[in-house]
This record gives sequence, C-alpha cells and structure tokens, in this order.
Amino acid sequence: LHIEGDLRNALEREEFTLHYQPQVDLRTGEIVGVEALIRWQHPELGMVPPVRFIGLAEENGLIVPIGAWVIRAACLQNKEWQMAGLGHLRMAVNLSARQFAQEDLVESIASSLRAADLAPEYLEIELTESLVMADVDRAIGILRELKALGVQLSIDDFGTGYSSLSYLKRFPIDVLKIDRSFVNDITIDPDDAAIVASIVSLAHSLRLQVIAEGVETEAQLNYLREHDCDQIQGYFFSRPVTAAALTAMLEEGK
Ligand code: G
Ligand code: G
Ligand code: MN
Ligand code: NA
Repeated sequence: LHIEGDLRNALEREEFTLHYQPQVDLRTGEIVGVEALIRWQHPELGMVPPVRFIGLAEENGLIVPIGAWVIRAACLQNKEWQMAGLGHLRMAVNLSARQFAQEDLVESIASSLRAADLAPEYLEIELTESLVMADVDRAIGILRELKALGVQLSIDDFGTGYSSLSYLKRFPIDVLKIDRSFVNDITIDPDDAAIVASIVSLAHSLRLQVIAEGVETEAQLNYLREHDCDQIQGYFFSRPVTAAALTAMLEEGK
C-alpha cells in the first residue's frame, strides 16, 4: 500500500475530517470544551485512525500543513457553534513537535483565528511534556508569544513524560490534562488514586485547571469529583464524534 503517497494527496483531496470529544465540567455537568481529533477518510481503506498516519506525517513533515488545516478547521467549527447560539466552548487541538519547531507557528495560528473571526481564548493548544522539555528556553519563548496572542495552553498526557516541577512553574500554561493511564485504575489501584489526587492539588496550587482524560466509568467520575478535579473527558460521557453529532449534543444541553 502507498499510504505515504496517498497521505501527500489527502489534504487537497479533502479526505481529512475532525471528530470532537466533549469535555465536561464536573460541577455543572455542562460541556465546556471539546478536543478536535483528526480522521482520514481514505478512498479504499475507509477511516484510517491517527495512530496509522500521524507518526508518518511527523517523519516526512506533512504534519505541518496537515496540522495547519486542523487548526483552521477547528477554529471555523467553533465559530459556527458560537454563531448558532450553542455556547462558547474551548476548542483544543493537538500540536506536534514538528509544528512547534516551525518559525511561523504563531503567525499561522493568528491567521486561522482571524480567518474564522474567533476570539483567541476559545482556542486551546495541547502540548506534550516532551515537546516543551526538548528545549525549555525556546519553548518558554514560544509559549509566551502564544499567551500574548490570547490562546489557552495545556499540557497533554500529563504525568507520562519528564517535566520538572520548577519548569512547570515557568511555563505560562492554563490547563493540565491527566493522562488516561493514571485515570484507568484510580478505583482499584491506591497508587494511581494518590497520583491523580496529587496532580489535581498540584494544578490548583499553580492556579491551573485540571482535566482527567480517559474517564470510562461512573466510579472514576465520582472519585474525580470528590477530589476536586475540574473537568472530565472520556468514553463515559462520549467518544469523539462528528461535528453533526456534537451539534446535536449541544442542542440537547441547551
Ligand atoms: O482518537 P485518537 O485515536 O483520536 O487519537 C490518537 C492519537 O492521535 C492521540 O495521541 C492524539 O493526540 C493524536 N492526534 C489526533 N488528532 C491529532 C492532530 O490533529 N494532530 C496531532 N499532532 N495529533 C493528533
Ligand atoms: O493523546 P491524546 O490525549 O491527544 O488523544 C486522546 C486519545 O484518547 C484519542 O485517541 C481518543 O480517542 C482517546 N480516548 C478518549 N477518551 C478515551 C477513553 O475514555 N478511553 C480510552 N481508552 N481512550 C480514550
Ligand atoms: Mn490530546
Ligand atoms: Na492525552
């Protein structure tokens, strides 16, 4: 199969689409944000999940134009929900290391916000610990520029990488997303339960919001609520769904 060649043409053939997974406030039960997750509708293979092509796109650099498309499309969709009176959600997008290394990253994000006429606080950029730790001083510079633009910043998969607490304090971030590997066993493994509770209080001491990822059961949700976690994302509430399905969910919640 020529997946790499097909990937090169997928953008202009408009084969990518975004799915959206809701993030729910544990106090109000409302959807307050969504994470945009790319999908590739391949003409012969059908729906190709990101694990099959994101790594490849990172290696050959295609992640840069693909990632720019993701940000543009996500901003446009978020504006559409706002215009339809369906609320002011935070739209989170994943950023890869290759994108973070691009000279024109900040300008490219600014131009997507302008094109969609979206206020910057409704866009959130998800970064991983390894991405920001690779070159801390450069990362802090870019994060400051992104904050000056007005977007929200989060650390994805928190707890799986190596990030020193002193750096965490220096990064101008807004949100920590607790990796789902810790959330998975919170109701059966006391160590994971303790780790999650500590991340929540760490986040709050640094005045950050905290989102638990991969919440699949009501018992996990209850533990997280009791331990003051702000938001949840996971199959218990919803899988990532199409824009139309998320629109329906927002209409129902009105
Ligand atoms: O639903 P899930 O299979 O969507 O996503 C699998 C992985 O692909 C996750 O690690 C997710 O962060 C990554 N991913 C999904 N969409 C994007 C995207 O638009 N850009 C990048 N860089 N990674 C993405
Ligand atoms: O790596 P990142 O956190 O960006 O990607 C989110 C990934 O987690 C996506 O692949 C998404 O489909 C997946 N995901 C979201 N909710 C759940 C969940 O409750 N359980 C599991 N196993 N995966 C989830
Ligand atoms: Mn993510
Ligand atoms: Na994650």
